[in-house]
Amino acid sequence: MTEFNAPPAGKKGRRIGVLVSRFNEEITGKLLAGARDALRKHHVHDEDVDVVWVPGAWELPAGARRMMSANKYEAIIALAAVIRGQTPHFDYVATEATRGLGRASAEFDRPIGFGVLICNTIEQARARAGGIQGNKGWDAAVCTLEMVELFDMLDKDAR
Ligand code: INI
Repeated sequence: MTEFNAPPAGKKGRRIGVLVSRFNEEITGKLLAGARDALRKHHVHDEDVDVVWVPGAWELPAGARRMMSANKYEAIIALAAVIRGQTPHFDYVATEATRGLGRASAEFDRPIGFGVLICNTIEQARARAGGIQGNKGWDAAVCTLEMVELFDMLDKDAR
């Protein structure tokens, strides 16, 4: 039996795209800070990271597809905060962002970290963007690096 269990080691020279939504920037700015911190701590150099801003979570899938098409990034980390309002708008934005990112990852066969908060209140979002529940931007970055390492391991084993 072979077990593949990749550490989210990170590596110099990894090129990572961070896609971040401007909507609810109070929250997404903190998710971005967490993601950048995690990348640095895992040996990904600042000059190998591009940060791309989009207007809102709805635009994440289109942004991710364009970034993947450029063939420049080994992975993308998507960051946004979808917070429930008074209308069903929230549900459509959250559902399509989630589904679109999943599809983009499958079609381009590359990891997309899901650092998209979907919360009922701004307090819940604050708690998860550097508050008592941690920073989901950091978590998404670490998971993305783990998947990049894992893909490398599996590719090497298949050769
Ligand atoms: N975008 C978000 O990122 N979070 C939200 O909570 C949100 N809500 O609830 O409206 C939101 N809407 C904007 C949307 O993502 C698009 O940018 C907009 O509809 C223009 O296409």
